[in-house]
Amino acid sequence: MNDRTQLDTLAVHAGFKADPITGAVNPPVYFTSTYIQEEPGKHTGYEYARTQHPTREVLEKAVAELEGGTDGIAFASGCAATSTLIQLLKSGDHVVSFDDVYGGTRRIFEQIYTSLGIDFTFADLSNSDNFDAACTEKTRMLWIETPTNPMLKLADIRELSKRAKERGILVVVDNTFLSPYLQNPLSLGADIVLHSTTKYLNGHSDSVGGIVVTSNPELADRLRFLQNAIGAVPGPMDCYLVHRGLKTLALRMQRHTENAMQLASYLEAHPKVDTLWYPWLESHPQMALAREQTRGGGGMITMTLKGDLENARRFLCAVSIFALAESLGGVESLIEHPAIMTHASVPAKERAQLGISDTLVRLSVGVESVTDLRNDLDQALAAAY
Ligand code: P1T
Repeated sequence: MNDRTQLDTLAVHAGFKADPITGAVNPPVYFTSTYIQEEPGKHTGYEYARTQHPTREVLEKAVAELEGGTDGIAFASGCAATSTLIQLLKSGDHVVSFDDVYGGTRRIFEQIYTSLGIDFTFADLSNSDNFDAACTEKTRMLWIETPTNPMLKLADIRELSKRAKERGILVVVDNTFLSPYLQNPLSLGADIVLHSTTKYLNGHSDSVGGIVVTSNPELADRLRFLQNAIGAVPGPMDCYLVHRGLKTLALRMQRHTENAMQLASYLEAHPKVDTLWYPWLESHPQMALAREQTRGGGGMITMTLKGDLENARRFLCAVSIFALAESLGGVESLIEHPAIMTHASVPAKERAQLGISDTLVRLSVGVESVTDLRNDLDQALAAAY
């Protein structure tokens, strides 16, 4: 596993040294859709920008290095990466997925691939035994998101990977919530790690993208084939922005984590907060696993408020530094209502089972002054009752 010291340096330098022609310390953004060929089939290794793109390669190499993998394959969004990964499967295959995943991920599984003949079982993978119970002889993929969105449940990546490997099942881990700075699933036994680069990797809420990393050469070849054949690729400017964002990943993740830890402790003791989830707090049922598997709790906090939907609504409308918005992982603090916003596509019955209630609120804690953030939440909670 990369340790923090290595990651501090890698985050700044991964993927690119200096431009060999000019010495520029930042990668050129190649705005081109195609490349000239000397004669048919005689080219520089670059034929067409969906197939190979030098700015995209810089990003792919950088994230692969940060995750401790050999190959990175970038996509136009986290959802495009998810969808392309499911294309590794065929009709009749079965996937076991964590039940509490990003609403858009569940929508891809249930509303797109189910009708194409792929079966999904959603299980509470915070208990690894539920994975065994959900497996069939057709299970080909295990889909883990840890910590989960929005309930911040954890899956034991090492244990589940071991069990999956015994059955020949491919393990995918969506590492969006922690970033490679705080968790490296490949080193714990996963085959593929996925990120919505829209979030912490980019970190500035100014681009949408996705990426997957693996160290398995056959999987990498197949994923490169799918990247080109399906074509859900990111543009050069987005690749540049994410790569630029990576340089401050270590600094940002440290600050997100410090701020979130302090706010979580403060909010947990607040009389208007009912239940709060933050993986590195004593109150989290999986704190021991969190401290073993990750290098920090990250910037996400989930909580239920006392009262009803109307109190939650008033609270969300009263914040002023926190922005009421979907997404997460940017330098600015965001807050949202999963049942109405990010997880609206999850059917109400399943939302209720998962605990995504009307008073559930999710915070993406930014890098602002923690005192200002705390005061903002304090005044908004006061305004809500
Ligand atoms: O938005 P996109 O880049 O397509 O990424 C999808 C995605 C994948 N995985 C996780 C864990 C995610 O949280 C997301 C996107 N999530 C939000 C937009 C959100 O507000 O939760």
